[in-house]
Amino acid sequence: MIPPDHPRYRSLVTRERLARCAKEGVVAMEGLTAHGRGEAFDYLIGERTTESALLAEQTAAAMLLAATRPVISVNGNTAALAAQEIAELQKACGAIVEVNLFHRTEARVAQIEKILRDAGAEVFFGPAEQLLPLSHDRAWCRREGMYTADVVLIPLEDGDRCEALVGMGKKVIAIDLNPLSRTARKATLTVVDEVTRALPAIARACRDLSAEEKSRLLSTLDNHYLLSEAIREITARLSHALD
Ligand code: PTJ
Repeated sequence: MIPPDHPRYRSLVTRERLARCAKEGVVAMEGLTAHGRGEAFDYLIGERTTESALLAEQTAAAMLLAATRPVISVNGNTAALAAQEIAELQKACGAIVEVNLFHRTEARVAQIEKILRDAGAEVFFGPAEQLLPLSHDRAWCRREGMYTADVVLIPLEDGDRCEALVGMGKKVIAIDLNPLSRTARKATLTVVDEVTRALPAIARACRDLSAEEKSRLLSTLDNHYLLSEAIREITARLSHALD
């Protein structure tokens, strides 16, 4: 039992949840190392939503609302950490929610779809086909879902799939705490923030942005600037870390 007054209580509870979900098969074993990498970057960022991340979150909201077929792609880590936040974002932006896995089995897909449904999301289902130009199991998706999406939100993804989706002409929004990752650099827009902070911030912006703000955000989107800012914010923080 983790004592609630432990200074790292939230982090420890999250780890415990991920470990449990890994034992149940929802989270891939590899997902635990992915989480550790994320935690390390969150330390460097200061475990907060930075100014550049907020701007990226508002831009993500504008992109999702402007899309004709937006899709939120969910993997094991995202379902374990943020099923409810996915459901809330779906309500705010009307996107399709579709499960897409690297370590894919039909049993894992069904488990993750159930977690999302239990959290209140409407999950897109039906027979998947190998439609994405990838040599591994992430190629499997639904023709009427991700395959025909114009905007895809990919929390905690790898670079290959991000690149493949961009190559198909889609606008890709990544949520990734590592501003140096291939995913972060290949995406149309990268939100450098922790997924449980990022998703509610995007949902909030979906509800609050005016038409004028949305079009300004869309016309000024510059991912290189956002990533440079994320790195600058980390560097500035590190230079005062021991003050
Ligand atoms: O469930 P599956 O089978 O689809 O597998 C999912 C994993 C996580 C194994 C797969 O997507 C993977 O290998 O991801 P990567 O390539 O390790 O990338 C994950 C990225 O997400 C890394 O750059 C991490 O820094 C980042 N990350 C990890 N946890 C979080 C995060 N970003 C935001 N919020 C987090 N909580």
